[in-house]
Amino acid sequence: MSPISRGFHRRHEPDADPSRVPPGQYVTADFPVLSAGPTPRTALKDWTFSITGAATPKTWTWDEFQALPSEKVTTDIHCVTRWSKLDTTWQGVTLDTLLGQVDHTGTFLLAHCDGGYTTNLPIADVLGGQAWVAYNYGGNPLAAEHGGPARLLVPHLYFWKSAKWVRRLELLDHDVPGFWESYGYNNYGDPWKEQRYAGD
Ligand SMILES: Nc1nc2c(c(=O)[nH]1)N[C@H]1C(S)=C(S)[C@@H](COP(=O)(O)O)O[C@H]1N2
Ligand SMILES: [Mo]
Repeated sequence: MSPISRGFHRRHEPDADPSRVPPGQYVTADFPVLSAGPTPRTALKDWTFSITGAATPKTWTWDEFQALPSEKVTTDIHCVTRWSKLDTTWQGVTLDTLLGQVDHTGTFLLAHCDGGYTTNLPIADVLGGQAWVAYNYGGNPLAAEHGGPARLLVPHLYFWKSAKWVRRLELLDHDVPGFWESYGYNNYGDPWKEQRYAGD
């Protein structure tokens, strides 16, 4: 037998500050990949980002999007499959900035992604510096399997709300469940209240 056992096991980080770990979660140093389908790959020259459902819809090219003011963010992320990752570092554009460039009266949004994934969010949860469209992770361009060229980052909710390969935010005056929300995940997804599944 090999003297070195490279078992498949979760890398627990027992020293993590427990006040930063929501109930039922464990802290991992890894960055697992969770995708409901294959990784789409859109060339930057073909990539656009749009907001629809506004009185004044708006579309940015990749270069226009890069020219928007961006922020560096350090935050903890929490996946409903029970891993949490602390102090992840991102760069992206706040949804305050993006929604500030359209006239709208929306109260909910549905995020649309390459590959067809969707997720829904109340507008109140994406304003006030709570949500970004992030294109850098750990100081590098966001890897395709983690949602590059750009993904939503909504770290105060379970990570399925952080739509990878996001291309369009559809503003709505009513709530429309997204992909996982239609398959039994909680509609809102607060990790601190363990809102994993419908009815939690
Ligand atoms: N477009 C798209 N976004 C997605 C998903 C997906 O399948 N497709 N999975 C979600 C889920 S369930 C989680 S936990 C996170 C995983 O992000 P990661 O693969 O970067 O860890 O992405 C979310 N965003
Ligand atoms: Mo997830």
